[in-house]
Amino acid sequence: MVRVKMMAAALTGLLAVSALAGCGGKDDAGSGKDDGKLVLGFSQVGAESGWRTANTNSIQTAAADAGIELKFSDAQGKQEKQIEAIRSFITQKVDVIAFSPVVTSGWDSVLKDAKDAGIPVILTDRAVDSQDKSLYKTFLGSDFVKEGTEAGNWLVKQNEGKTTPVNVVELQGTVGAAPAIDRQKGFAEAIKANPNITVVKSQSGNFTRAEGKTVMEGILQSTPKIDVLYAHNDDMGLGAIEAIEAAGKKPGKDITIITVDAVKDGMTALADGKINFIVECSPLLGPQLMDLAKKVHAGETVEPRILTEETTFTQEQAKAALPDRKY
Ligand code: GYE
Repeated sequence: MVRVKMMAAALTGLLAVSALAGCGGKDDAGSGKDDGKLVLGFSQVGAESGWRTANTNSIQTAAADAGIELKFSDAQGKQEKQIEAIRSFITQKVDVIAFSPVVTSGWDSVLKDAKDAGIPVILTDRAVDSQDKSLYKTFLGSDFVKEGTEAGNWLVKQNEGKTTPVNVVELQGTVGAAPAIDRQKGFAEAIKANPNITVVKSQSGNFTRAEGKTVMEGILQSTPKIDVLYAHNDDMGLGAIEAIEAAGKKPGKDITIITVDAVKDGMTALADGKINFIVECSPLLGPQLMDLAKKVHAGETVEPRILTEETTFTQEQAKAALPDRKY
């Protein structure tokens, strides 16, 4: 009897708490919109690569799992569209804004507007070059310089003790994008001490398979001796493989191929011997992003830079990892 009474009291208490939680939300009572969910506005770069598709899936799934209302906007690779999306998030008074900036520069003004509106901003995947670090709360993503260094180190190791010339063709990502700038930088640093290893051509393939193919077609015609292809992502590498095969050469044998990302198609080409080495870049940023969104919304301080964990893959390692590869 006493027990029943206690349970009834507890229940009344619970009801009172949930009634309290029900009011005071950001929408007017009666609008029917106030379900107490955190609203996250996310501006994605586009759908240029397998990496990006996996990244979008990760963010959408993680938002649903975390009970966060996601307003997702695809900028189709255009900075103007990203700025437009962020301005619209500000007008809609979302709780938190996150975005993956297509290029590093030109964000100060819109970031200042978000700050003035009191909306915290999280950078995911790619960095901005803003000097004022108070314009965003944190930057979650990979160390792209390190990825370039890993790619270069592997090549140096392969050529240890050799002095014969090694001609490298580099397919860069989107011009002005953080991963393109940094992957070039890290690679150049790593090969610097080996004068026989030279980058004879470096051109942008905009991170897409189609451009990787056409740019490589041109390079194959204009460059007589190519020993190595270093592509800033798997997709450009895969496009280039088509061009190399069409030119009657064997990718992975006649031309050594190094890429970055390690998405399923890249890993398959690696296991098949058409790519020689891949530096991993994880697109699975969703769960960490949702955690951070909750924290900054609650006013908690978060680390200004959060790095994702990554590895590298040889052909043998790709064969072992492929069956469990989710993306
Ligand atoms: O490597 C590439 C994508 O920003 C890390 O963008 C990302 C890069 C990724 O298009 O495939």
